[in-house]
Amino acid sequence: MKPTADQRKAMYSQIVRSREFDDRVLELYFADKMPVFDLAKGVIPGEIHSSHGQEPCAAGTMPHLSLEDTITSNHRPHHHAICRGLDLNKLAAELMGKKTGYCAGKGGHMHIYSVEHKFSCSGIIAEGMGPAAGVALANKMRGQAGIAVSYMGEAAANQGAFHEVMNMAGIYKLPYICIIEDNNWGVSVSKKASTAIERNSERAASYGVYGEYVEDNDCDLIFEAMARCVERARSGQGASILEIQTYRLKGHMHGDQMAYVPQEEVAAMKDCVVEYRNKLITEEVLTEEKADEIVSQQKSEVDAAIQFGLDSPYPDPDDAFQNIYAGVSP
Ligand SMILES: Cc1ncc(C[n+]2csc(CCOP(=O)(O)OP(=O)(O)O)c2C)c(N)n1
Ligand SMILES: [Mg+2]
Repeated sequence: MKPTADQRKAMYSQIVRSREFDDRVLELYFADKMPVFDLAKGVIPGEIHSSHGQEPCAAGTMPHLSLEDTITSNHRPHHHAICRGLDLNKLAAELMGKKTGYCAGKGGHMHIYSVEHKFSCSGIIAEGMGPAAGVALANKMRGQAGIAVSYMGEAAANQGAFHEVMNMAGIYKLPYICIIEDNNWGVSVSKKASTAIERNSERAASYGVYGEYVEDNDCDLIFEAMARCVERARSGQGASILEIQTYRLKGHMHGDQMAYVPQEEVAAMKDCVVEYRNKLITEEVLTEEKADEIVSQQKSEVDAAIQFGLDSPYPDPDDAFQNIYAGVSP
């Protein structure tokens, strides 16, 4: 199933939106952390793992998911959250620890949670697999529609949870998709040094599930591969591992200069936003003017969201006692 022209324009808008958001966050991140770098200080406290380069993994897969479906993400969640349609204002505010954020400022960038979007994420790698597969099992047992998808990096496939969850997903033929964004690095450890086989999608054979590898960081190819995995999940054919070759254009987190990445590897990385723009213009899906219009529209929405975050209040001290237990007010 190939994406239509409108779907391709929408995917371009999404990768631009995500990139603009991450660029603004990067700009702001170092404000007030100097002269001596202090992680806890500044407008955006804590670590930030940006999605620079990995945007197509979310933009190409999300169009197949509805609000009935459940999504879990990882420590690098901005592209997932944005392509899922989460509110940019509440997202920006959460990164800044503000009261108006998705978790009232308590979560920060690795803990964004939206019931409305059935979206959550976690700083513990591979953590999202269990809850997603659990939702898939519940939906299946209740005869309800809705599949579950977890997004993670290639290094997370070496976490024990991967084996346990994929085995059960295979046994129960769960409507579940594990998306592996292979950027070749787990912090500063290359995949070669941590993973015995070349392709994580080949592990699917060990669990009796479907595996597919997308060789290029391209929205269209990812869209087509995800269509096959989703069709299987929705029609009772069971789980999939969808492995996507992507790139991490920045360091593991802001402040990491990537000194450990070989120069040839850095030189070979293409910028997926530029590539997709050129492709759509060459194939006459977009004109230069229309592409520029999309960029300025997204830029202004991102600027407004960042301003919303900056203008929002910090939580009150008493808020520390709110939302600790579900459904219980102090
Ligand atoms: C269970 C667990 N072990 C270790 C860490 C520390 N850690 C945070 S991110 C990361 C590497 C993640 O690499 P990958 O899964 O490939 O995702 P990427 O950062 O490349 O997107 C590690 C080891 C963690 N958060 N959770
Ligand atoms: Mg990785």
